[in-house]
Amino acid sequence: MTIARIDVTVTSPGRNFVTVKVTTEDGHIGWGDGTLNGRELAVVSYLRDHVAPTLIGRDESAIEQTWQYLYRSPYWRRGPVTMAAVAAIDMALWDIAAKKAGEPLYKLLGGASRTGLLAYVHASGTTIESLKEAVRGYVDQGFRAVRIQAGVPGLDQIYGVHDAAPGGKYEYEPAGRAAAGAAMRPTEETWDTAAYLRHLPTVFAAVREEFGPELRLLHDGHHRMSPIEAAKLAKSLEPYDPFWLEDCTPGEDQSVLRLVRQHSVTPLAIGEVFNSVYDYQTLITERLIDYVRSSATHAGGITGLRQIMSFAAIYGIRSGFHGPTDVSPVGMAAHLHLGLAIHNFGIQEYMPHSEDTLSVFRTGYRVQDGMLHPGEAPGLGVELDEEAAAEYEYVPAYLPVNRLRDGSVHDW
Ligand code: GCO
Ligand code: MG
Repeated sequence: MTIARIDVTVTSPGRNFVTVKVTTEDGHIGWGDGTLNGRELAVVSYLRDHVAPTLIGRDESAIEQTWQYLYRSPYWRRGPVTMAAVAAIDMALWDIAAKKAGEPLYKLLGGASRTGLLAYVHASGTTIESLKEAVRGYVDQGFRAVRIQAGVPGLDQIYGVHDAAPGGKYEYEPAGRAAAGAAMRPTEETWDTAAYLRHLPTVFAAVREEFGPELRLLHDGHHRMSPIEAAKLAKSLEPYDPFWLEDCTPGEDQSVLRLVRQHSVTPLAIGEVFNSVYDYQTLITERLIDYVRSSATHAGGITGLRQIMSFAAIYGIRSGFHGPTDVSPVGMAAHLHLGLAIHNFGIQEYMPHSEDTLSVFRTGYRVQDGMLHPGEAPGLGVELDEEAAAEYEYVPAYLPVNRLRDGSVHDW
């Protein structure tokens, strides 16, 4: 059979999602996620204008060949826009293959290597007290691993740090949205690394003391540190036994992780902005990281992410796939199937999607006692309700800008 149609949908149930629908001649449908936070329409154009017309009439079961065709043939390889577009098609083809087999996708990827996937959730607070409350809420729900982010005295607003809303509902979206019809400009935040480096060990100390040794504690440095600052932080967190320190430095320069490694045994995770196995070459072969943070959505889909994980497996490096709310439920399902199947799974980030998002994407995956499972529905197990999706038009939304106190633009 062959591919008959490819449709690209942008829907915005609380935040923007780019979803691909591949329909085969015999009426099978597959879904894929190509959401690139803040640059969604670039992926839409790439898919609609440059990818979809070249795939009509091709054999939908030739997944590896289609991946190589989309990766190699345009000449311009890699990059987040290209790889998100490749990802969306790849996921949809895997979804179709598993639906045709009548099996949940993980069975086509080698079958289950485990009974469930350890999840970590996001807790944050503008104060240590409110952070502890957020952590308590998750522990009470049965979660065993929590990412902790806290306000820093003297800084007004930090990306990823929010208090729970009254009533305890804890939810945030990592992008600001424009008011209806208005032009959109990213919000601005002010950053001070020295203040952060002084404060964060006290946050870890307080949370560790309150919750004891077993709770896994993670932290995201969000690329804000220089190599020597990252080394200092990694070293200063050691007494509190962090599960990982994520994105301690900007991702482009892999060699700086050598310096961090020389000074600390804090496990390191990196890669949410990476999009191909080559971005990991130095990091994996020199064992400079412990966890791969890429998402299927930004790294060429299940085929691309599986390549990375096969390479990582040889070096004993495990997965920690990116799972924020800007990866759609379709992308999330891809992580759950792949994570269940591969031997070198580590942990899965889990930021629950909003009720609006889940009214548009019908999901079959489940979470229980802090463990995730993709479910047993054939395929990825997520379906887009196209009528519901049409109710939510695209809204311009951007991630914030980070500046130092002197106004210069900083990494984040
Ligand atoms: C994480 C992240 C996200 C990203 C977001 C960007 O670890 O989950 O860093 O919150 O910032 O996905 O779009
Ligand atoms: Mg991150």
